[in-house]
Order: sequence, then C-alpha cells, then structure tokens
Amino acid sequence: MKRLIVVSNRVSPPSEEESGNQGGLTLALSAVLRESNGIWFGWSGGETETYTGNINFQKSAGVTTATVDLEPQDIHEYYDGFANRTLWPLFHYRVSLAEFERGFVDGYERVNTRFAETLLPLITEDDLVWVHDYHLIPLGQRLRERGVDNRIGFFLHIPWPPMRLMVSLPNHQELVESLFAYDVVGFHTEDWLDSFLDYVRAQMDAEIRDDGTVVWRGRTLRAVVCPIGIDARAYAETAQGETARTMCRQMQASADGRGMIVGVDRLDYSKGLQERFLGYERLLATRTELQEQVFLLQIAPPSRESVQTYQEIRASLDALSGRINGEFASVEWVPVRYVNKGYPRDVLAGIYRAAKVGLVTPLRDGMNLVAKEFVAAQDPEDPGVLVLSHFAGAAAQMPEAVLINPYSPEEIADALAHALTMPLAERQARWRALMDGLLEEDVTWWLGQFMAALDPGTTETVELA
Ligand code: ADQ
Repeated sequence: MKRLIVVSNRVSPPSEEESGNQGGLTLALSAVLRESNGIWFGWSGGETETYTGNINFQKSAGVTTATVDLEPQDIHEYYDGFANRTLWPLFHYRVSLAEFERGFVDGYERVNTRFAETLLPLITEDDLVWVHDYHLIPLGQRLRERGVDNRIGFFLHIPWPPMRLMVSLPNHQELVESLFAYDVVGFHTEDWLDSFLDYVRAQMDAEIRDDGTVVWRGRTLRAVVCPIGIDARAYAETAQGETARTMCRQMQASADGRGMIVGVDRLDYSKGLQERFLGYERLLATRTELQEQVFLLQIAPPSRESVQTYQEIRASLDALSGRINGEFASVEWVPVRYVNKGYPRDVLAGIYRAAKVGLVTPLRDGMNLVAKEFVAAQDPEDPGVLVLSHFAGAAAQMPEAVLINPYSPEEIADALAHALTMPLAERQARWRALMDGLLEEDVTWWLGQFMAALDPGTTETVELA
C-alpha cells in the first residue's frame, strides 16, 4: 500500500482509549494511516509568536501526527478570518454574513504557503496526499509550485455554493483555479458537484467529459461524489454499551413518560437552530394536546466564539428558549432543555436511543453526521424517527427520514406531530431502510471510494481495527 499523507486544518489524533469516544472520521483515517505507515499533518491548535515551521511529531495508537503552531495573526486572518468569516458563510449560502477583507485572503494564502513549505520535506516519491476541507483549498497548488508531482486529492466537507453566490467572493477565480492542482476533488452530494461544474463551465470554460473528468488549461481533475458515512456497526454497538445503556435509562427516567425530541449540533447558524425552536414552538401552540407530553432536548456546545455572528446566534437562542419556556412551562414541565455543552459519543448514543424523535434542521449542511448517528443508535424493536432537513447533504441518502423544509415552522410542527404519533410498524420499516443504507455506505466505503479515485491502480481495501 502506498503511504498516505493526510492534511487537515486541525489534527485529531486517535487516542489509546476505547473507540467509543472517538469520531468515526478519526478512526477511519487512522486505520488507513496506520496501515500505510502514513502521516497526519496540520495545525496543532496552538500559538507561537513567530512561525518556525518546527514540526511536532507524535505517535498515538499507531498513527504518526505532525503538527505545527501558528502565529496569532495567522489564526486571526486564516482561521477566524478567511476560513470562518468568509468561506464558511459563503459556502453555506449566507453571503450577507460573509466578510470580505484582503487581510483575510493574505493570511489564508500565507498559511497555505507555510503548510506547503513545511510539509514538502516530508513527502516522498509515491506518497498519496489527501487534503481536507475549505481551509486548505490552495495547498495543492502551493505544493505543485514546489515540484510535488505525487497524486494529490482534495475533499470538501461543506457544500459548494451555487455559481451566482460564488462569484461574490472577490478572489473566486484564483481560488477555484487552484483546485486544478488536484488530481481528485470530492464532494458529499450531486448538488455540490453540480454547482462546482456549473462554475467551471461558465466561468472558466472548462471541458467536462462524460467520464467525470474536468479539463482546464491542460490540467485534468476527476470530480467525484463521495458521501461520507459513519461506522454504523460500531456506533450501534456503542449505543448498546454500558455507558450508553446507563444514559438511556437515566434519560427515560427523567423524561417521565414524555416523548423526547432531541437535537445535537455545534452552535452554528448553518444548523437551523432558531428555525428548529420556532417549529417546536409552533407545535406546542397548535397541538395543545401535546403540551406536557413532549419536550425538546437541544444540546449545542458553543463553537467559534471569537466570531461575532456566533455570539449573536447564541444570544438569540438564549432568548428563544427562554421565551418558549416562559410561555408554555408549568411547575412540572419544562418544554425546552437547552444545554450548551458537548458530551462524549457513548453518552450521546444513549441519549439518541432514549429519544422518540431526532430533529436535524440545517439550513445548509455538507452532510450532517448527527442524522446518521441518531439512526445507528436506535433500538430496532422500537426505533425513534428522524426528522431531517432537505438541505442537509444527508437527505440525498436518507429518503426514509421525514424530510422537511426548515424555513417553515408549520412543516416542522407537522413533521414532529407525524413522527411522535407514527405507528410502530412504520417506524421499524423506515428505520430498517435507513440503517441498511448506513451499513452499506459507511465510513470504510467512503474511504475506499475516495482512495480508489486517488490511486486508481490500487486493489487494496482498508479494514477498520
Ligand atoms: P460539522 O459541521 O461539525 O461537520 P456534523 O457532521 O453534524 O457537523 O457533526 C460532526 C460531529 O460532531 C458528529 O460526529 C457529532 O456527533 C459531533 N457533535 C455534534 N454536536 C455535538 C455535541 N453537542 N456533543 C458532542 N459531539 C457533538 C462538517 C460539515 C458536515 C459534515 C462533516 C463531515 O459541516 O456537513 O457532515 O463535516 O464531513
């Protein structure tokens, strides 16, 4: 097997502990890194006064990580700036929230160049390089400029915006052109791929061939749809493990016979949290018989707190949850339990299993793994129902969920009422179909699909440990 070098903004090395608390992506990437004797390169999350390019190598659970610290100005302009204040909102179709500052672009270019210079000596002939996400779009080109002619792939974890939105980015052309340094570019869904192809056709006059390759000025890339999966089998086992079982029992006891609707997200405006609260409020207002019979548990740990839009959404959710509780609560019943902290995966799995409904309402989401984890955690004999936004990439693979338009509080309220009263046989049938899909297109499948495109000659498959 060829050696794999994974590059991502942040590196999350596997830990030696049990797999129950680790993300499926970390585990899957770790498996292939371990087998190929590869390296995972990226930012440590730490700061240094002046960038040195000193690499901190560590080996954890058989995986070698190579991390660097960044200067405060890099973090401000590259990470908080261009990545999180420009590209993130724009790529989630929120142009009005995007901030366009040349300083951010400079910082983004600078960090990508620094990453390339620092990574260069680690790359040997025949290595495969796999770059992840919007933080590092120009990295492939920076490596090519330094003579790297290895196979390099890029995977975008978030949506690709429609062309008419993309052109509002002042440096859109440069950014998209830089993608042609990659051999493979992967997206979660056909929608994101189509938007990319629209752009390169209309703005760059690129040639799109029937075999999925795109040719522009002598460079050829293969654009692939490759939806990320979870390790559904392992997640289902986690949900039946001791921690999850204990948590599930505790939640059932605390629900006291009431139906629990659960939402779990990073506190981010792309996740449609306000819309979710409004839909739930509508349910309580219009189906008064459900008052006292249900409650919404929303778990949303704050993220990107230095960015103002994130402070604003937090304040707005505080107000909304307060308003709903103020309006509907009784001495014995709190309609919204709103929790601003994260929980370990095995605890979450137990919470999902205790819920009647998983409510996932992003306004735009590359994929959304919470929807998949909710399904994998259910008891096959008595499964909860997934209510899922059409605008999450996951909706393309999960048609048996109750699909909704999150902009409509009525649709959310109707879907919740439908899910809460759904007959057992229908719940089981929907769950079985969803779970079969998750087992078939799981994280190992995703990895295999992308690796096959990146290294077309390979016949090897990766098994998760
Ligand atoms: P995210 O925007 O972070 O990821 P998502 O895929 O839903 O969104 O979640 C990532 C992980 O975080 C999940 O495994 C989930 O369990 C965990 N998580 C979320 N809230 C949590 C909480 N309160 N406590 C503990 N864990 C929590 C980006 C894209 C997505 C895409 C993924 C992977 O935005 O669209 O699905 O990358 O490609």
